[in-house]
Amino acid sequence: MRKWESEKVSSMDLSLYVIIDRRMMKGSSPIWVARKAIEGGATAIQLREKDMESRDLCNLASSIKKVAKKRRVLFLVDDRVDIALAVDADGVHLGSEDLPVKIARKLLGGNKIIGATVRNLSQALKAQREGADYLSLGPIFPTKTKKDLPPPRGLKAITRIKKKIRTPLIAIGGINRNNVASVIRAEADGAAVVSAIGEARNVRKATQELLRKIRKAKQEL
Ligand code: TZP
Ligand code: MG
Repeated sequence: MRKWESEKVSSMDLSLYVIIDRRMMKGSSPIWVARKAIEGGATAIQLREKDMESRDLCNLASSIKKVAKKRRVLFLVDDRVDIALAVDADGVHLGSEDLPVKIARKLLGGNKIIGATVRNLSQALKAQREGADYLSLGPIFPTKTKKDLPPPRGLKAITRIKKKIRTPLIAIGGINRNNVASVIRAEADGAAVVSAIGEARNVRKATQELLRKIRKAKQEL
Protein backbone atom coordinates (compact mmCIF):
# COMPACT_ATOMS: atom_id res chain seq x y z
CA MET A 1 0.00 0.00 0.00
CA ARG A 2 1.27 3.45 -0.86
CA LYS A 3 2.09 5.41 2.26
CA TRP A 4 -0.62 7.96 1.61
CA GLU A 5 -3.29 5.45 0.67
CA SER A 6 -5.74 6.05 3.48
CA GLU A 7 -8.95 4.25 4.24
CA LYS A 8 -10.70 7.23 2.70
CA VAL A 9 -9.08 6.43 -0.63
CA SER A 10 -9.62 2.69 -0.54
CA SER A 11 -13.32 3.11 0.23
CA MET A 12 -14.08 6.02 -2.11
CA ASP A 13 -17.03 5.62 -4.46
CA LEU A 14 -16.63 7.71 -7.61
CA SER A 15 -19.55 6.11 -9.47
CA LEU A 16 -21.45 9.34 -9.96
CA TYR A 17 -19.25 12.40 -9.59
CA VAL A 18 -21.24 15.60 -9.84
CA ILE A 19 -19.40 18.84 -10.53
CA ILE A 20 -21.02 21.98 -9.19
CA ASP A 21 -20.22 24.91 -11.44
CA ARG A 22 -22.39 28.00 -11.06
CA ARG A 23 -21.88 29.01 -14.68
CA MET A 24 -23.76 25.92 -15.86
CA MET A 25 -26.73 26.24 -13.56
CA LYS A 26 -29.02 28.66 -15.27
CA GLY A 27 -29.59 30.65 -12.12
CA SER A 28 -30.12 27.83 -9.60
CA SER A 29 -28.04 28.26 -6.48
CA PRO A 30 -25.02 25.94 -6.25
CA ILE A 31 -25.86 24.82 -2.72
CA TRP A 32 -29.40 23.93 -3.80
CA VAL A 33 -28.11 21.90 -6.76
CA ALA A 34 -25.53 20.19 -4.57
CA ARG A 35 -28.18 19.31 -1.99
CA LYS A 36 -30.55 17.86 -4.60
CA ALA A 37 -27.74 15.92 -6.27
CA ILE A 38 -26.75 14.46 -2.92
CA GLU A 39 -30.37 13.53 -2.19
CA GLY A 40 -30.51 11.89 -5.61
CA GLY A 41 -27.51 9.70 -4.81
CA ALA A 42 -24.41 11.44 -6.14
CA THR A 43 -21.46 9.57 -4.66
CA ALA A 44 -19.02 12.47 -4.98
CA ILE A 45 -19.41 16.22 -5.33
CA GLN A 46 -16.79 18.57 -6.69
CA LEU A 47 -17.05 22.33 -6.31
CA ARG A 48 -15.61 24.06 -9.36
CA GLU A 49 -15.72 27.82 -9.31
CA LYS A 50 -13.37 29.73 -11.49
CA ASP A 51 -14.19 33.29 -10.58
CA MET A 52 -15.46 33.57 -7.06
CA GLU A 53 -13.79 35.62 -4.33
CA SER A 54 -11.98 33.40 -1.84
CA ARG A 55 -14.27 34.43 1.02
CA ASP A 56 -17.42 33.50 -0.91
CA LEU A 57 -15.86 30.30 -2.18
CA CYS A 58 -14.88 29.31 1.34
CA ASN A 59 -18.43 29.91 2.60
CA LEU A 60 -19.97 27.96 -0.27
CA ALA A 61 -17.48 25.10 0.14
CA SER A 62 -18.21 24.98 3.84
CA SER A 63 -21.98 24.76 3.24
CA ILE A 64 -21.66 21.99 0.65
CA LYS A 65 -19.22 20.12 2.84
CA LYS A 66 -21.79 20.05 5.67
CA VAL A 67 -24.49 18.54 3.43
CA ALA A 68 -22.06 16.04 1.91
CA LYS A 69 -20.69 14.96 5.28
CA LYS A 70 -24.17 14.26 6.65
CA ARG A 71 -24.82 11.88 3.75
CA ARG A 72 -21.25 10.50 3.71
CA VAL A 73 -20.71 11.75 0.18
CA LEU A 74 -17.18 12.68 -0.90
CA PHE A 75 -16.56 16.37 -1.25
CA LEU A 76 -13.71 17.68 -3.38
CA VAL A 77 -12.64 21.18 -4.35
CA ASP A 78 -11.36 21.93 -7.82
CA ASP A 79 -7.89 23.44 -7.91
CA ARG A 80 -7.95 25.24 -4.53
CA VAL A 81 -5.85 23.33 -2.04
CA ASP A 82 -6.22 26.21 0.44
CA ILE A 83 -10.02 26.06 0.36
CA ALA A 84 -10.00 22.26 0.63
CA LEU A 85 -7.87 22.53 3.76
CA ALA A 86 -9.90 25.40 5.18
CA VAL A 87 -13.19 23.47 5.07
CA ASP A 88 -11.67 20.03 5.67
CA ALA A 89 -12.89 18.73 2.31
CA ASP A 90 -12.09 15.13 1.42
CA GLY A 91 -9.66 16.33 -1.21
CA VAL A 92 -8.93 18.30 -4.35
CA HIS A 93 -9.14 17.87 -8.07
CA LEU A 94 -6.17 19.20 -10.06
CA GLY A 95 -6.07 20.14 -13.71
CA SER A 96 -2.96 20.43 -15.82
CA GLU A 97 -2.49 24.09 -14.94
CA ASP A 98 -3.15 23.68 -11.23
CA LEU A 99 -0.57 22.76 -8.60
CA PRO A 100 1.33 19.59 -9.46
CA VAL A 101 0.07 16.47 -7.65
CA LYS A 102 3.39 16.07 -5.79
CA ILE A 103 3.22 19.58 -4.32
CA ALA A 104 -0.46 19.27 -3.45
CA ARG A 105 0.37 16.03 -1.65
CA LYS A 106 2.99 17.81 0.44
CA LEU A 107 0.48 20.46 1.42
CA LEU A 108 -2.45 18.12 2.01
CA GLY A 109 -0.71 15.19 3.69
CA GLY A 110 -1.66 11.55 3.35
CA ASN A 111 -5.29 11.62 4.32
CA LYS A 112 -6.74 13.73 1.52
CA ILE A 113 -7.82 12.51 -1.88
CA ILE A 114 -6.08 14.01 -4.90
CA GLY A 115 -7.63 13.64 -8.34
CA ALA A 116 -5.94 14.64 -11.57
CA THR A 117 -7.22 15.49 -15.02
CA VAL A 118 -5.56 13.44 -17.75
CA ARG A 119 -5.97 13.52 -21.50
CA ASN A 120 -3.95 10.46 -22.54
CA LEU A 121 -2.02 7.42 -21.34
CA SER A 122 1.27 9.18 -20.68
CA GLN A 123 -0.43 11.81 -18.52
CA ALA A 124 -2.32 9.04 -16.73
CA LEU A 125 0.89 7.13 -15.96
CA LYS A 126 2.61 10.32 -14.77
CA ALA A 127 -0.28 11.33 -12.47
CA GLN A 128 -0.37 7.79 -11.09
CA ARG A 129 3.39 7.87 -10.42
CA GLU A 130 3.06 11.16 -8.63
CA GLY A 131 0.45 9.74 -6.31
CA ALA A 132 -2.94 10.79 -7.66
CA ASP A 133 -5.73 8.78 -6.03
CA TYR A 134 -7.98 8.90 -9.06
CA LEU A 135 -7.79 10.14 -12.63
CA SER A 136 -10.36 11.93 -14.71
CA LEU A 137 -10.13 11.25 -18.44
CA GLY A 138 -11.83 13.44 -20.99
CA PRO A 139 -13.45 14.77 -22.92
CA ILE A 140 -14.95 11.44 -23.89
CA PHE A 141 -17.81 12.95 -25.91
CA PRO A 142 -18.30 16.45 -27.36
CA THR A 143 -19.26 19.03 -24.74
CA LYS A 144 -20.10 22.72 -24.69
CA THR A 145 -19.32 23.09 -21.03
CA LYS A 146 -15.58 23.68 -21.30
CA LYS A 147 -13.76 25.54 -24.06
CA ASP A 148 -10.33 24.82 -25.51
CA LEU A 149 -10.54 21.09 -25.07
CA PRO A 150 -8.79 18.56 -27.29
CA PRO A 151 -11.05 16.47 -29.57
CA PRO A 152 -13.26 13.90 -27.81
CA ARG A 153 -11.35 10.75 -26.96
CA GLY A 154 -14.22 8.32 -27.31
CA LEU A 155 -14.96 5.19 -25.35
CA LYS A 156 -12.00 3.20 -26.64
CA ALA A 157 -9.58 5.53 -24.85
CA ILE A 158 -11.16 4.59 -21.53
CA THR A 159 -10.71 0.87 -22.11
CA ARG A 160 -7.19 1.29 -23.46
CA ILE A 161 -5.97 3.43 -20.57
CA LYS A 162 -7.76 1.42 -17.87
CA LYS A 163 -5.82 -1.68 -18.91
CA LYS A 164 -2.51 0.06 -18.20
CA ILE A 165 -3.19 1.75 -14.87
CA ARG A 166 -4.24 0.64 -11.41
CA THR A 167 -5.60 4.01 -10.26
CA PRO A 168 -9.39 4.48 -10.41
CA LEU A 169 -10.44 6.30 -13.57
CA ILE A 170 -13.54 8.38 -14.12
CA ALA A 171 -14.77 9.58 -17.48
CA ILE A 172 -15.81 13.17 -18.19
CA GLY A 173 -17.16 15.24 -21.04
CA GLY A 174 -20.59 15.14 -22.65
CA ILE A 175 -21.89 12.38 -20.38
CA ASN A 176 -25.66 12.24 -20.04
CA ARG A 177 -28.54 9.82 -19.46
CA ASN A 178 -28.19 8.39 -22.99
CA ASN A 179 -24.51 7.49 -22.89
CA VAL A 180 -23.64 7.10 -19.20
CA ALA A 181 -23.93 3.30 -19.30
CA SER A 182 -21.48 3.15 -22.20
CA VAL A 183 -18.62 4.72 -20.21
CA ILE A 184 -19.13 2.18 -17.44
CA ARG A 185 -19.21 -0.64 -19.99
CA ALA A 186 -15.94 0.76 -21.35
CA GLU A 187 -14.62 0.16 -17.81
CA ALA A 188 -14.62 3.62 -16.28
CA ASP A 189 -15.02 3.45 -12.51
CA GLY A 190 -17.41 6.35 -12.61
CA ALA A 191 -18.87 9.19 -14.62
CA ALA A 192 -18.29 12.88 -13.94
CA VAL A 193 -20.97 15.29 -15.09
CA VAL A 194 -21.54 19.03 -15.10
CA SER A 195 -24.44 20.00 -17.38
CA ALA A 196 -26.38 16.72 -17.15
CA ILE A 197 -27.11 17.68 -13.55
CA GLY A 198 -26.58 21.45 -13.45
CA GLU A 199 -29.03 22.03 -16.29
CA ALA A 200 -31.55 19.37 -15.30
CA ARG A 201 -35.09 20.56 -14.61
CA ASN A 202 -35.35 18.12 -11.75
CA VAL A 203 -31.87 17.68 -10.30
CA ARG A 204 -32.78 14.96 -7.82
CA LYS A 205 -34.54 12.82 -10.43
CA ALA A 206 -31.80 13.35 -13.03
CA THR A 207 -29.21 12.25 -10.48
CA GLN A 208 -31.25 9.20 -9.52
CA GLU A 209 -31.59 8.21 -13.15
CA LEU A 210 -27.86 8.51 -13.87
CA LEU A 211 -26.99 6.54 -10.75
CA ARG A 212 -29.47 3.80 -11.62
CA LYS A 213 -27.95 3.44 -15.07
CA ILE A 214 -24.42 3.39 -13.67
CA ARG A 215 -25.25 0.75 -11.07
CA LYS A 216 -27.02 -1.42 -13.65
CA ALA A 217 -24.11 -1.18 -16.09
CA LYS A 218 -21.69 -2.10 -13.28
CA GLN A 219 -23.76 -5.14 -12.36
CA GLU A 220 -23.75 -6.33 -15.94
CA LEU A 221 -19.97 -6.04 -16.36
N1 TZP B 1 -13.11 18.51 -18.46
C1 TZP B 1 -13.21 17.80 -19.59
S1 TZP B 1 -14.75 17.91 -20.24
C2 TZP B 1 -15.28 18.92 -18.99
C3 TZP B 1 -14.25 19.14 -18.11
C4 TZP B 1 -14.33 19.98 -16.90
C5 TZP B 1 -16.65 19.48 -18.92
C6 TZP B 1 -17.67 18.43 -18.72
O1 TZP B 1 -18.94 19.02 -18.69
P1 TZP B 1 -20.25 18.28 -19.21
O2 TZP B 1 -21.32 19.34 -19.14
O3 TZP B 1 -20.52 17.16 -18.26
O4 TZP B 1 -19.97 17.85 -20.61
MG1 MG C 1 -7.99 23.90 -12.90
